[in-house]
Amino acid sequence: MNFQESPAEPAGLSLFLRASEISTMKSQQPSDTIIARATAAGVGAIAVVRVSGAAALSFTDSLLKKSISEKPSHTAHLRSMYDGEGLIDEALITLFKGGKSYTGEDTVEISVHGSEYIVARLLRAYMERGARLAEPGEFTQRAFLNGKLDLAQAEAVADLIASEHRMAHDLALKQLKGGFSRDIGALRDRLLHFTSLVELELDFAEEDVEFAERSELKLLVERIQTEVMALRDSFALGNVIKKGLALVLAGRPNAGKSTLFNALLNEDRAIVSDIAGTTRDAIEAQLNFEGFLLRLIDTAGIREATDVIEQEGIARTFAHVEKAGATLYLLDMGVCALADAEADLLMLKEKTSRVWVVCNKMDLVDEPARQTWREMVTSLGLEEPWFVSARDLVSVQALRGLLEERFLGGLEGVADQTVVTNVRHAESLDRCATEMQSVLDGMVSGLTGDLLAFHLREGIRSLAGITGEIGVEEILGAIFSKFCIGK
Ligand SMILES: Nc1nc2c(ncn2[C@@H]2O[C@H](COP(=O)(O)OP(=O)(O)OP(=O)(O)O)[C@@H](O)[C@H]2O)c(=O)[nH]1
Ligand SMILES: [Mg+2]
Repeated sequence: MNFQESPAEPAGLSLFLRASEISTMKSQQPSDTIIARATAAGVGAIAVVRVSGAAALSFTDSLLKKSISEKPSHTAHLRSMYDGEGLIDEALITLFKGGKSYTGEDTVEISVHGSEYIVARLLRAYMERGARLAEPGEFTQRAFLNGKLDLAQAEAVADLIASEHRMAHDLALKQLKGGFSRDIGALRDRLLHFTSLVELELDFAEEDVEFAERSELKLLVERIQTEVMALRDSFALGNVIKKGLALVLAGRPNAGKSTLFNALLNEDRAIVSDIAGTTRDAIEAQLNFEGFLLRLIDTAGIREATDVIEQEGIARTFAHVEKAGATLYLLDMGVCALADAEADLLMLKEKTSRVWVVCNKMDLVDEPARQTWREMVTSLGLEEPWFVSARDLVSVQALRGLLEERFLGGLEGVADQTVVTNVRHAESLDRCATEMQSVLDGMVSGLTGDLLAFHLREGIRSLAGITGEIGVEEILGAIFSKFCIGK
């Protein structure tokens, strides 16, 4: 067999954009100069305007008395900027030259006094010279097209800006630094290697050779499928971290759910009264902890409904319990019968795996009574109940601490592992897992090499879509349009 005859181009490589194609994309990319304010609109101490593109430096020069474009990259200069009408402002101008910038193009960042008027005049001055207002996310899109970031990293920029708590921030930062992309890249490379061997066999079909040892291929595909599915499954957790975990407050009417809801939020959101059946519809609010987010949901009290509205409210309570990450079952130790609470808990346990019991109105009962409740709850196989008085802020504060401990405990070590937080990535992983299954099934049913290669390639394609090596055009618009202008 003569290996000299092997295809000039390694099989599989054709799946990816070749360097020449990437440079075509770049040259198709408008080399025009874009501008946008990078800081939020409104009055502030300073506002930052960002200009990027071939003419960023020359446009800036034309607004100054003395040229700045010959100064070295990464230097800042305090200068007066002028348009046709006169002085716009004293500005601090930072230069990023020769591709050593966020976008990979010449970029100028201008800090001016934070007035809407100054910013508008500055934008107009650049636009009169030929700059164009940037589309949302266009700076990051250029960074991607110039190879400064891959797609997953670009998406992490959006997540980082949106992150509201430590855990979301940590995950976004890790993705931005390329941790997730590296994991995906490693999986893809392993698949690529085998695909090219299978494809090579096709070129030597008449010689009946097997470059890709089938038992090895099976092992590899199984291993990749397991890893891909573990990553995809991490999306459930990723989503909780990003969007917050739903925690439902459920219990009988008058148990004090709305009182506790308000106390935890420290605001008067839900109506509280001693009339049973006060809350009719579920109310949701965001509870921000240092490390994570809870979506707290106050619900209608569970009992035999007295009218259709209440009946619908109670149905919704159960729907929330089924969907939520966890349920706090609240009970009024003063009036609730042990047997009633027990019946409720047995019913809740069927609907959700995470029920924690909060025994409320601690101020109304003594220690022996509490002990009775403790015994009933633990006898059902549930964790020890928490005792609070929803009317007493000190007690609510303690409960907040306990909640934080319990949730953070469950999230420990998460920031060190790779967690998928993006629905597009989860879908791509799902597709990859399906293709791997087709390869495995195909090996059992004796699928021909070219069909195996087809499924392998499709699997690679879905992984490559995550970091953006292929199929770029369709996904680009969808991703970058979600950015704010100036990013
Ligand atoms: N003594 C005492 N009373 C409380 C405590 N917490 C709540 N209450 C009172 O219990 C009554 C019912 O409180 P809510 O918060 O409206 O009860 P709920 O569970 O939301 O009731 P529904 O919306 O009808 O299901 C109100 O009068 C509260 O002031 C507590 O810790 N101790
Ligand atoms: Mg209520």
